[in-house]
Amino acid sequence: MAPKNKSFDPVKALEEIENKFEMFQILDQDGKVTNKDAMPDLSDDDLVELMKRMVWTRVLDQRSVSLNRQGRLGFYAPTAGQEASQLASQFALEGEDYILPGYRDVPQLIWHGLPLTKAFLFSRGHYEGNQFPEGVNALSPQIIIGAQYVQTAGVALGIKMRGKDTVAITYTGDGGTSQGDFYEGINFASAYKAPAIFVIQNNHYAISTPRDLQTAAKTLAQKGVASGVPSIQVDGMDPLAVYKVTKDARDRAVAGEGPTVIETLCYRYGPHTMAGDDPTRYRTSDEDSDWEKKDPLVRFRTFLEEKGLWSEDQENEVMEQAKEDIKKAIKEADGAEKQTVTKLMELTYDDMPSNLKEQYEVYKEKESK
Ligand SMILES: Cc1ncc(C[n+]2csc(CCOP(=O)(O)OP(=O)(O)O)c2C)c(N)n1
Repeated sequence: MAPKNKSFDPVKALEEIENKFEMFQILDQDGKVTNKDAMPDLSDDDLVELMKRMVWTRVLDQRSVSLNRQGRLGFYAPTAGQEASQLASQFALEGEDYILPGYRDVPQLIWHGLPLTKAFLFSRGHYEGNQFPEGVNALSPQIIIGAQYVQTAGVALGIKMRGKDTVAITYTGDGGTSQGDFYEGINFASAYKAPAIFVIQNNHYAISTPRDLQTAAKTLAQKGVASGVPSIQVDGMDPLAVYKVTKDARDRAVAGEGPTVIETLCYRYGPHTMAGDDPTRYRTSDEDSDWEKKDPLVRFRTFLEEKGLWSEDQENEVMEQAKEDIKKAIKEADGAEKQTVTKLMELTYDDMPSNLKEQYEVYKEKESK
């Protein structure tokens, strides 16, 4: 058979593909609707609920940072700046859907039903923080970069085999897309048309490594193309756009059409984690303030105020509620039983290997004193 294209230019072909991935947006940074036709089907109550969740979560972030500094929390990865990316995507889910989060994705877990006390215990490394209540369809936050992508392919395949109308959603950062697990996960889910949603939260830095050094790909969304996965890049500071693309991805997935890759363009205002990262060593204040102008809460507030759906009083009420919820949850976390090495070992092993049994006895002895 004669070749169809004698002058195929791979450089041009790549350029054409890359140029197709333009950022999808509905609400611009001034809170104006730029894409009316794409407006998602959300009631006024839904819109207000989404705003409440974003405000509540911003307060949780601020309080978590200070609780960490006081030594009252352990591991914490700040979330401010990523509220639209995290919460508007979770808002498009149903309660039965599975979330496979990364370490920064605690807000999605909370709004999927995880009690805040559990999130605090997770932060403290307490085993109760990894024991989720029945009905909260989620796994514990993954610390190994990219591993949740492979697990998501498996969970989604399980959902498909059980014939359920649900999906599995997972999150990683821009850095996570350089991991082998990322490609394996999306490829497997695509080959099996498993109902998965793969979110890449591109906050532009993997700790201190800028996104442009991370990969030569012009967009991260295009990484789905090679696996045959429909993929989209979205303004991750725009809650309406994030909701819309996630809802569409979910509809496709439950209709048996397979996974979607969603790249959300966003920014984390704070440090990578509270373990000593100093972003001023790798980001400029100009860059920070450019992103702050795109803030998801500010633009959504403007949008809602213009519709007469939001006021300063409402916002203050949510902030007060958040502070109260946090106070109560921290108190509950303080009341959790003291974690012992032996209990941790008992929970980890049904049948303990003999070398660990020896250590177990040593700790049992120590703890009895
Ligand atoms: C397999 C693996 N390699 C390295 C690390 C160390 N590490 C922790 S966070 C991180 C950067 C991840 O950046 P990104 O995926 O962009 O997510 P972000 O933290 O920005 O949300 C690295 C390399 C790890 N946890 N797991």
